Amino acid sequence: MTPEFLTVSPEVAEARATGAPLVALESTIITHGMPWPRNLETARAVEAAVRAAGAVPATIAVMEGGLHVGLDDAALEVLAQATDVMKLSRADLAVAMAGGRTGATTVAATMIAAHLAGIGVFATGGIGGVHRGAAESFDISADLMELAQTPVTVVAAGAKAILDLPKTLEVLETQGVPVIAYGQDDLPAFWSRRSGLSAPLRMDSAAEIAQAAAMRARLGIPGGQLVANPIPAADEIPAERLAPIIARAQSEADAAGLTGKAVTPFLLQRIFELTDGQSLEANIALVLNNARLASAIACAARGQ
Ligand code: PSU
Ligand code: MN
Repeated sequence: MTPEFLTVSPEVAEARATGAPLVALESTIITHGMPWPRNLETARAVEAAVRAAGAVPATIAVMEGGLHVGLDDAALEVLAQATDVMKLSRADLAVAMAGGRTGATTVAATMIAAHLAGIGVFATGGIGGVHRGAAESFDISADLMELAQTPVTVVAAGAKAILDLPKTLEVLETQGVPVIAYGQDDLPAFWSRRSGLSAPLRMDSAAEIAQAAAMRARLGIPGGQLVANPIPAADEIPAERLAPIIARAQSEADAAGLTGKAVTPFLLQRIFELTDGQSLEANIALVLNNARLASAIACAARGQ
């Protein structure tokens, strides 16, 4: 049943055998999203949060050409310390594997691997989307098109606020991706609870979200769902405070001529510096919060 190129950890294999709820986790957030050593602490804490919520975590990465679903602590540490690891999206996954490379999976590549392993729920921080200035740069994350075609429910704190959120919503609508705000009407904006934009859809329970995924599959509609889970109030950074910081980071990225995969890691790192580390604390809090909701959805799906 498992393709030969997929290496499933013993814990994940057992969960699959017994039908225990599984939650996929990505690895780009470890290698390109957070600085050492908080990245490793966070990767461990997110796995612990999933276990505490009654599900089994499956962190996904390519290690020396092998597509791993479920990483042991040594592999997490290798990724967290590495400085030359590839950032793998849909376009890169097969090339990295064929070349025996080590790479971290983005939301798009993690969805592909999760689906291959039979995992339907995935927790991350914030998905990629349409970048500011996209009318000129054409920079639109492959995460959006992946959501349209791969049947995984992705729990994020909205799209990252460094993006053009109205355009990101428009692309998701065009692609037929349900954007479901959890427990509020407003679309969350990653580090902030509110974006000022209404989310297209709203749900208030994990069970309903699991039911919607099952119904989409029964209807034969390809693709997943984006669940936009607001950061806890105690951890948020108000959008007004972040706005000038994001604008400054973006203009520095433009001035440096950054393109492609380099843009998002640069912006996250500059915002970390310009907020004296506060953005990282918020990022960690929202990822943990997403891991808890994803676990609840995975548990609800199992019971249905
Ligand atoms: N969530 C975070 N930090 C991150 C990411 C998500 O809190 O760094 C990563 C995800 O892997 C996502 C990627 O797929 O950022 C988006 O990259 P790009 O904009 O280049 O598509
Ligand atoms: Mn991009």
